[in-house]
Amino acid sequence: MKGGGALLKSVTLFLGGRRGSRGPSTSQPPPSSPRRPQQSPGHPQQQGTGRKPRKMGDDKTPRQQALNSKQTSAKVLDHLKKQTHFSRQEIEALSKVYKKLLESHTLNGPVPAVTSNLPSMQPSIVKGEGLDRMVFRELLHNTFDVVTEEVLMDRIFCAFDRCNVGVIRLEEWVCGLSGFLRGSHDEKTAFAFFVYDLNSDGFISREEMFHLLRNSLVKSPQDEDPDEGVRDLVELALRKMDYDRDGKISFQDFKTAVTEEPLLLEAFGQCLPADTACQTFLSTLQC
Ligand SMILES: [Ca+2]
Ligand SMILES: [Ca+2]
Repeated sequence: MKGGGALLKSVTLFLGGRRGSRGPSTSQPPPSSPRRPQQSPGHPQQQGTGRKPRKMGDDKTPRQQALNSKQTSAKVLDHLKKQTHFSRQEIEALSKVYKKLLESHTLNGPVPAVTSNLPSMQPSIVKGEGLDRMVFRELLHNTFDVVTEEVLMDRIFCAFDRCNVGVIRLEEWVCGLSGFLRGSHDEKTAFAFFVYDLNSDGFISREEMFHLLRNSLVKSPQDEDPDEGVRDLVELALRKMDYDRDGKISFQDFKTAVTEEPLLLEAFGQCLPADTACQTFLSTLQC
């Protein structure tokens, strides 16, 4: 996908089909910020399980701790099941994968500081502990076959890290994967828009499009102005997707464009897993 291939694909997408002849869609008004990391009232970690926060270390014996941990886990699993497209069995499998990733990271890297007295749904996962960017990128690349630019990798990480703490915690992991692997059309549209809206201001600006598309271009030393092609492409994208002609792509613009031409979902670079990688990963959760 890197190199001229992605750019050619984008040109084809922006040129193909009908161009800007249809007015704004009649579909529902857009959420102003479909997946803001810090404005996610439905996020499981912020909602909690309805239990009173329990201080770590309150439990006297290991057996009691184990029991409490089991009960907490059951609550968390139920909660995640309601929030995601996964079955309970799949969530359990995802939790195991998560813990394995976390363990391998902890063994290989610095051990994160353990903060005591934090109310946590998962006693072993405390604030500051979780999958970091490096582990997540490797996973995206190796497991989900996401071969994309650093900037997109980073934005995908931000989409998962909804509490914006710099690591992906268990709940974020399961909720993130739900949309990433099994998301509805609307969920994937919101996800891609979040990724492309680099500064999270609710619009994909010319500058952001330029930045995203520029990475797809292989520069030739002979080119007098190697960015000229990218600027043309940005204008093409705007002609194709900026329905209200305000010079930037709002979520509504993006949604309308993607509804008309589903391939535009990844017009500015790969941000979702390859189909086969997605199926392979999901099938491992059934074992
Ligand atoms: Ca933006
Ligand atoms: Ca617009």
